[in-house]
Amino acid sequence: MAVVFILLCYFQLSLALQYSDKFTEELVLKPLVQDQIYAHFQFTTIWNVDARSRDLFQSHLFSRALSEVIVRHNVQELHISLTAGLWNYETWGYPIVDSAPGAEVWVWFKDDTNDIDTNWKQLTNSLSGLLCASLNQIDNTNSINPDISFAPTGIISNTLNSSFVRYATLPREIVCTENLTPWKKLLPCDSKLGLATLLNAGPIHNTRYHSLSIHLRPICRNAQCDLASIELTQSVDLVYDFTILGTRNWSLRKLFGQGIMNSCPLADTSTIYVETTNNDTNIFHLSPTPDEYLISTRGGFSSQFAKYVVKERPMTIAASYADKQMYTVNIPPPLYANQYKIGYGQQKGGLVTKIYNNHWAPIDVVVLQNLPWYIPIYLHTLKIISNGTPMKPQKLIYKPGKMREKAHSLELMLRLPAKSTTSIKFYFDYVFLKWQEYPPDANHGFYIGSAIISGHLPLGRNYTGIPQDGSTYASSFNASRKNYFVQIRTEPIVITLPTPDFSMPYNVICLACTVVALAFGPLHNITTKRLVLKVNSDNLLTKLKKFGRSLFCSKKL
Ligand SMILES: *[C@@H]1O[C@H](CO)[C@@H](O)[C@H](O)[C@H]1NC(C)=O
Ligand SMILES: *[C@@H]1O[C@H](CO)[C@@H](O)[C@H](O)[C@H]1NC(C)=O
Ligand SMILES: *[C@@H]1O[C@H](CO)[C@@H](O)[C@H](O)[C@H]1NC(C)=O
Ligand SMILES: *[C@@H]1O[C@H](CO)[C@@H](O)[C@H](O)[C@H]1NC(C)=O
Ligand SMILES: *[C@@H]1O[C@H](CO)[C@@H](O)[C@H](O)[C@H]1NC(C)=O
Ligand SMILES: CC(=O)N[C@H]1CO[C@H](CO)[C@@H](O)[C@@H]1O
Repeated sequence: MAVVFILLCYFQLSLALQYSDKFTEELVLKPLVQDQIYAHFQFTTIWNVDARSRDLFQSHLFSRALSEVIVRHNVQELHISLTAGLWNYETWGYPIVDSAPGAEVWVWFKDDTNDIDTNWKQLTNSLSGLLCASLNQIDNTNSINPDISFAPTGIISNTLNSSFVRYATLPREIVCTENLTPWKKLLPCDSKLGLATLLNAGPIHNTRYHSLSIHLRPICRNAQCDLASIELTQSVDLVYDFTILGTRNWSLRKLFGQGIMNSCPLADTSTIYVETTNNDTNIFHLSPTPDEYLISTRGGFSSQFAKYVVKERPMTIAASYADKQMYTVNIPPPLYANQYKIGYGQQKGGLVTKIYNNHWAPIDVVVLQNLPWYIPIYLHTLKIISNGTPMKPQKLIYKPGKMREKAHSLELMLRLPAKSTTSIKFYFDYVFLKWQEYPPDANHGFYIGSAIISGHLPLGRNYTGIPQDGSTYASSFNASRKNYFVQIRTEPIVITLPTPDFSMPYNVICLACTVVALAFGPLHNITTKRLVLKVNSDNLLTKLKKFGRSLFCSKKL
């Protein structure tokens, strides 16, 4: 028995060496305008295994729970995010990883998957258990399969067929500690060592915006791309407000409740970057002195970063700002959007999505509207107006939903004119649901998920990204590219569907109880009272006689 065990161990070790998995961890801190600071954690595990293999379980760094789920359901790419708060594109620029409020999942299945719908349902159920989130509420009634909005982010083997992609959001999902703990369990060092020790529930949930995400995709292992690996990126995005912290002089201890105690021995690199690009207008000093300064070019614009390497000893980083506060004028990024509801009453409503293009040249975008089945839209009311003039979409893909079976999806390919505001407007009906279909708090309202706007932006600053040393091959951002892909999400909308008066049964019960209670007293009194015969000196006969006499002889009196 022991011999077998030792042999097995040897086998594992040789596999681990053979596959040479890699784990890197990074933290980027970026001061934002308006007294906020953006912290982005990124933990990347690269698993050198053939992504097409069916037997993926031999890994020493990759979470086995997750690998079993992806093999079982034939997943090629998986993207999950759990977010609380709304990213403010207009003042904060673009995040490193974008996500919609609530829970969001999109998956590419491998192109030999037979029953996508069943796999999708089972996958979301497994993920729900893995992350303790209500992802099990995702099924075919609230998922869509967009044609052009979600291209795979990793390598692809065959031609694209969008019937293998699924997308769903749960805008109402609340992100909490119970999601953070299982998320941290997927990390090789758990939360005991390395940068993950900074992820403490208290300070994280005290932020203006926080988002947990998991992105899994196949990547090239080498420049020839003859072998594929699997890359798992786990990230946390946080936006702290200095007014909540009480001071602009931040430090790791103030932001996360503690400093770093030790580095994670499994990590190949463990780095902290602090963006110092705006140091000329908003002067601050860092202590200790950074290990080095580096210039990273992304989106054609160079940013300066102070770099710290996490070592085998406790460390903290503190920044102190010059006394007087400098307010920099905020220039909004080239593309941002928002969404709102129009109309009144409980019969008809409308939805408007406004997209702003601040760039001097036109930008091509794809707008995806994901609408639940209970708001059937009128496509003929669709109006696209750009700077006051009507506009025709270059392509319109409308997949009508079905009552209680399928969500509606609308994809529009638009060319936004330079320096323009484009509004997309359509009307819909509010459906009267069956009474069991209302949630317990029916008067809270129902959510319409965020609209997603995807586009290739021209070069310019405003792109937030992790600086690349050139060490990570596949994920590196190619700075010589002409444009840069961004995907932005609008706010979700709450609508109130016509809701019956659910307090009526309660009122009926109250009324009925009152009546019963009022009736009960006297009834009980009468039925339990002992009837005592009051006997006078006269017997009954004389009494009757008296009574008869009084009746008949009254006239005599
Ligand atoms: C996409 O895949 C589906 C299901 O396998 C198939 O029916 C359809 O013809 C494919 N479409 C294209 C364009 O290959
Ligand atoms: C910011 O600029 C000031 C003055 O130019 C310099 O003393 C300081 O070290 C810089 N801070 C960082 C973090 O580079
Ligand atoms: C930050 O710290 C410096 C030096 O300790 C101090 O002079 C400055 O007033 C502090 N700034 C704020 C905004 O608290
Ligand atoms: C970066 O992009 C340019 C232009 O698309 C291309 O010529 C170059 O080969 C790319 N470099 C890498 C490392 O992919
Ligand atoms: C029951 O009835 C008697 C008279 O019929 C009355 O005096 C008494 O207060 C009643 N008791 C209750 C509890 O109603
Ligand atoms: C907030 C921010 O950094 N805005 C910049 C966006 O990019 C343009 C140029 O492309 C800059 O002028 C803005 O300052």
